[in-house]
Amino acid sequence: MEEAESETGCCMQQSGMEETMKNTELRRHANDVRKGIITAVHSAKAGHPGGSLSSADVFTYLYFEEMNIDPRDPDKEDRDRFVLSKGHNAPGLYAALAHRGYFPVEDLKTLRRLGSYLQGHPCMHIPGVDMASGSLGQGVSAAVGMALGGKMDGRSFRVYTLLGDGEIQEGQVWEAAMFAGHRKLDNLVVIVDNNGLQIDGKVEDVCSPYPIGDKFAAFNFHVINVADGNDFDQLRAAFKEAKETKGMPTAIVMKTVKGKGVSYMENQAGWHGKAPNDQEYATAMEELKKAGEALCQK
Ligand SMILES: Cc1ncc(C[n+]2csc(CCOP(=O)(O)OP(=O)(O)O)c2C)c(N)n1
Ligand SMILES: [Mg+2]
Repeated sequence: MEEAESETGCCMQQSGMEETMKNTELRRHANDVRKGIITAVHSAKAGHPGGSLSSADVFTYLYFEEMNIDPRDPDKEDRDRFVLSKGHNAPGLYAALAHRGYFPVEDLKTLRRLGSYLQGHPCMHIPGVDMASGSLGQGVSAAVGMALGGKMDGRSFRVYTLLGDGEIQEGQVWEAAMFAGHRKLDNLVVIVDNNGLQIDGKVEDVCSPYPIGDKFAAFNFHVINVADGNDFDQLRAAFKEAKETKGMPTAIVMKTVKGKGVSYMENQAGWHGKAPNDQEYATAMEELKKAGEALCQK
């Protein structure tokens, strides 16, 4: 047994239980990402916490385990690409990038400030951001183009893109899906954050996209349904299966909880695009602090 300092600042025992240790470490990072989201949105007095929190675990998984990336060399040629098609969840992406070392965590407090490089939706001058996004439906087309370009150039990088379940009501998503399936882009993974809510209510009430997986399958995608997209074992299994899939793109449709990790935000459409006030900020940070302490005891 040897002691190791985790990046999140608490000590843990290394044992033979590698996978459990990995998950605990990932959960600590995800908890830090959630703190970053709340801090950024509170500081900006604007932004989108709900979907950022539902995706905090997949952001963490992608940047801390799945993708071939190097924060010290954000533009390296063979890096895997990530496109946040649901660009309004920039606070989640920025918090993951900051905690992964692309830029100082402290800068998250400048979200949406005049003159800050961290604006409300992703821009390509931000270290680690591969594509500007925010107009729902468009990012996935850019990701498909990147995957096609990679194939044409005989390169080995993979392309990941994250969409919202409200976003997939956009027709452009299905045009992109048709083309990706047609061109057999097995270097492409389309992830749908199925948190069940969009800006003004339940996706099934506004315009139902269900069954989501069947629609991607109709466009010749390999479909993986993840019952709990806030669970690292399930995410790991899904991304492994995606990597092993040849001759077709993969769609990972993951069920998540919007607002995950902050009790009063969970499953509440009202927290889609609203900042916590000072009192709500203090409550959220206290909850996350306790969650972090509980993980340190593991
Ligand atoms: C083309 C376009 N129309 C409308 C909007 C405004 N808008 C921002 S977020 C959002 C709802 C998205 O819901 P969902 O995709 O489910 O996101 P999540 O729940 O993951 O936050 C809308 C309508 C936009 N950004 N782009
Ligand atoms: Mg949603």
